[in-house]
Amino acid sequence: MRLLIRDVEKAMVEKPEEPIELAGWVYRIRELGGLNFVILRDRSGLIQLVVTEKPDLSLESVIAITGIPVRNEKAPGGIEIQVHSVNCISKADKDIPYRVNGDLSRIGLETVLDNRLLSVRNPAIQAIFKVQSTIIEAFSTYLRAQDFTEIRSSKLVGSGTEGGTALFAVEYFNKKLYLAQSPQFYKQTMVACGMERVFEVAQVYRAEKHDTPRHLNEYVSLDLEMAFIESEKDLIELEKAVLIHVFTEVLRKNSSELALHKATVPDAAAVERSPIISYEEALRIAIKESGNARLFDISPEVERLLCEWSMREYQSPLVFVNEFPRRHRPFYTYPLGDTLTMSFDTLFRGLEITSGSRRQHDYQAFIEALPRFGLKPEDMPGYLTLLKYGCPPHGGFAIGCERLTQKILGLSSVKEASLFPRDRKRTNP
Ligand code: AMO
Repeated sequence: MRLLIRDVEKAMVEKPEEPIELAGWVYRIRELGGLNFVILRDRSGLIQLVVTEKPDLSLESVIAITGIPVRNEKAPGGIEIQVHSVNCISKADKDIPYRVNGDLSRIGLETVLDNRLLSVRNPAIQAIFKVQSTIIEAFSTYLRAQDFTEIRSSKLVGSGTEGGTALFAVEYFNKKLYLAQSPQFYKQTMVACGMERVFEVAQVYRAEKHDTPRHLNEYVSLDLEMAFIESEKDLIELEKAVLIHVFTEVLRKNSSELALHKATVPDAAAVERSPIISYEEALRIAIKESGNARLFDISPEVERLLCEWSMREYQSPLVFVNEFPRRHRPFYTYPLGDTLTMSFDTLFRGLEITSGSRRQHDYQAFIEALPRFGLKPEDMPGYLTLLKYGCPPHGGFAIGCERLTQKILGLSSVKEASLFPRDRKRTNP
């Protein structure tokens, strides 16, 4: 029966000298002192095979082998297999256009993304998506345990909710629809409908024209919404607990993937220590940190400065910035006084990973505020219905899944954390 590479050592201890079967991909082939070394790769790791006869193998071919595992300090991982038989199940073309086992620090991002169907074979690249899978699972598991219900809302919508960012239009029979920027309206609707606590993990679409290391035109949004909150501070407490669970699970399940990226996750105490500062205070701190008095917004540079400040003053890589001015937040945000809002952003290792807020749940106040955003009640029949028939105070937030993955692993671009990224130029594979 086929064993996984990670279970070879256990098998050696339990049944010494017994042959085992492995199957996987040929990662590397080397000839040394008359011996042939093949590095085999499966989903659980790499192992060295020692083959006496020169194998007729090409890199990335899929093979099955039988052999005896033995200890060898010089072998990667300290174990190698003395191979008895090799069966080539699927021979890879020798003319492979991408070096799967190449040094990633010397292969540019564009080459990695252009050759995605081959580059994901590299263990360090595959590790990104194993970590991402854990992030999504931990986010969902934690919320389910807090009595949240998972929803799936339509990605074809009649209008946007986030303002500021453009929408992709879709021809829908004889109508024009748009790809959803966020499940904002639907998650609020489900709360108003009495579900009280909902979450959704799904793709969202932003027709943003900029091409930067922090933007994708399609990304996975980890969304939640809950009823009966008093302010954004309740949401910040919930996000801290969610992040602690995510970091704990990544550490528990993905220690080898973290090691491949020389990455660490913050411990619970560091998350607990993270400061909450108002938007105004954030700008003051950034101005003081940089000596530049001309900082007027939470720009990428300010995000970096604030995280450095938090690391130094609180030994935490996270900062929560709340009380954003009304002009910076969407129409659905709950006001704080006349000019501020009950809203927040989460910054992690120099990058915004989350936005959230309490929402306006009062029908009359919602209508009265619309002109501030250049909107009319007729533009928003859905929102009016949502608020008209009994809607509790509520709020929520959304974490950018790729941005969180990027920052956990220390990747230089968010695109590395998307399997098949869509940006202005990239629509393939
Ligand atoms: P916002 O538009 O700030 O808020 O998005 C929430 C989070 O999503 C991530 N994000 C992106 N990631 C990659 N590429 C992009 N182009 C991109 N744009 C946003 C970021 C960001 O913090 N409806 C609100 C959330 C809410 O209030 O519940 C919203 O979508 O990590």
